[in-house]
Parts: sequence; C-alpha cells; structure tokens
Amino acid sequence: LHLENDLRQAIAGEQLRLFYQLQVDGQGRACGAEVLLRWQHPQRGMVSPGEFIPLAEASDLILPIGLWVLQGACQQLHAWAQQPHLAALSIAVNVSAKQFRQPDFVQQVCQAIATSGAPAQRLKLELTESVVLEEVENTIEKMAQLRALGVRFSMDDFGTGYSSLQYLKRLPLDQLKIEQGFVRDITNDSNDAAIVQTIIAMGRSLGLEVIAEGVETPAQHAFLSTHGCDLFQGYLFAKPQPIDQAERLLQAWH
Ligand code: G
Ligand code: G
Ligand code: MN
Ligand code: NA
Repeated sequence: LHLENDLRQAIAGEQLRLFYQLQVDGQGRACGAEVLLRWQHPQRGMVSPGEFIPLAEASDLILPIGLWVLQGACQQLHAWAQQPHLAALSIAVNVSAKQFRQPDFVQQVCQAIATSGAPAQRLKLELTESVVLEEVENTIEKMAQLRALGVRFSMDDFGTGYSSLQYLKRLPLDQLKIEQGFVRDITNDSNDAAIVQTIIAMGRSLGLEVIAEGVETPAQHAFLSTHGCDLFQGYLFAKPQPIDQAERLLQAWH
C-alpha cells in the first residue's frame, strides 16, 4: 500500500521515465525501439516495472500511466519524424489489459496521435495473449479501427499463453514477439529450439513479422537468424536506456 501511495505521487511528481530499447533487422540496422517504463523513486532508486506494473494494474493507476506512456511515445515519434536519420523508426508501446479494455481506448490512441502529430504507421502497440483472447470480437474491432489509421500490432510474450491458430489467423496482427524465456535456452534446450522454430515458421506462414526479445548472445542471434526470425531485441544489441543514449545508438546503427 505504501508503494501504491508512492506511485500516485510518482505520476504527479514526474518520477516516471521512458527508456528505449533498440530493435534491429537482419542486416543489423536499427528499425525502432520498444519503450519501457522506469520509476525513479526518490528513496528506493530505480524501481522495475516488474514490481510496479502489477500494482498499477490492480489499482487502476495503470490508466493514467498507460496514457502518459502512449503520449510520450507519440511525442517522440513526432520529434523523430523531423529528423532524416530517425524518421523511419517505429516505437513499440506495451498496452495493459485494463487499458485496452477501456471503452475509449481507440479514442485515446487517436487523440495521442492527433495531438502530437505522430505518424500513426510508426506506432506499434504490443498486446499480450491474455488481452487479445478475452473478448476476441471486441479486440478485433478495436484493432481494426486503429489499423485503419495505420497503427500496427504486435503480440507480446508470444508462446506463453495459448492462442489457438484459429484466433491467430483472425486477429489483425502485424508481428509476433517471441517471449524471451524461449530464447534464453535455444542453443542448449532442444524443446525450446523446436518451439522457437515453430513460432517463426507459423508467423511467416501467416504473413507476420517475427521478432525475438531477450537476445543476449551471438549464438542465440545466429540460431534465430538462420531459422528466419526477422527482427531482434536484447542486451546483445542494447539495454533499455534513456532517450538521448537510445537516439545516439539508433543513429549509429542506421
Ligand atoms: O523493462 P522490464 O523488462 O523491466 O519490464 C518488465 C515488464 O514491465 C515487462 O513485462 C514489460 O512488458 C512491462 N512494461 C514495461 N513498460 C511498460 C508500459 O509502459 N506499460 C505496460 N503496461 N507494461 C510495461
Ligand atoms: O514483457 P516485455 O517484453 O514488454 O518486457 C521486456 C523486458 O525484458 C523488459 O523489462 C526489458 O528490460 C527486458 N529485457 C530486454 N532485453 C533483455 C535481454 O536481453 N535479457 C533479459 N534477461 N531481459 C531483457
Ligand atoms: Mn513488450
Ligand atoms: Na515481451
């Protein structure tokens, strides 16, 4: 409860930060970044979203926080659109179930785009399987409305829930993101290797881009690359970092 009160103050007191983690393509070029929330707590130091996102979700604080992240990402996209070396990059934003389920979610995204002047095609929303599978019809409707504006969708942590192929086929997705737990052991666990190969093959056959997260070693990268994974994200390339450092990297990896 202490932390929950602190979190309310964090929102008001501007203690939340947006970090950016590079995403690279098969040629080793930066194609965008995932925005990851950080909490600069005055006493505790940097608090991980793993700790405070669940709390924020339980208390509805995820709504103002999620909106703030979305607006920040859109402002960043608008700023990048003015710079030749950054204009083609996309930003991926994590969307929590509660946020997505808001009746005015589509309107919130539209407004964030319109207010900032962000190019909608550069905005990618990351949904999880649990978000997508509860109320599938409503999910598809919302995704379709946003896609009509150019917004793209990634299925985050793919493989941890259980999306049936039937739903996967119907959802207007652009990308599958392989959960880092599968990536971790691909070079020494034959089951994980098989799962990852299957996800990549399935994504490709459905016409979806496939990105792997948690890529930490050249061996993991090589395995993924060999099996047709399109994009990569992980400590091998860059940690999540503040915007200035992220921008320098994004330009350097151009
Ligand atoms: O950055 P890190 O690996 O510590 O993130 C931990 C978890 O917090 C991840 O599951 C990530 O999806 C989630 N997370 C990070 N930023 C956001 C955000 O802006 N919104 C939501 N809903 N989740 C986030
Ligand atoms: O759930 P989501 O995929 O949104 O969260 C990604 C989380 O993974 C973030 O908290 C991020 O800090 C973390 N992360 C990013 N790259 C790596 C990596 O290479 N290894 C590990 N262990 N974690 C990573
Ligand atoms: Mn994510
Ligand atoms: Na993920």
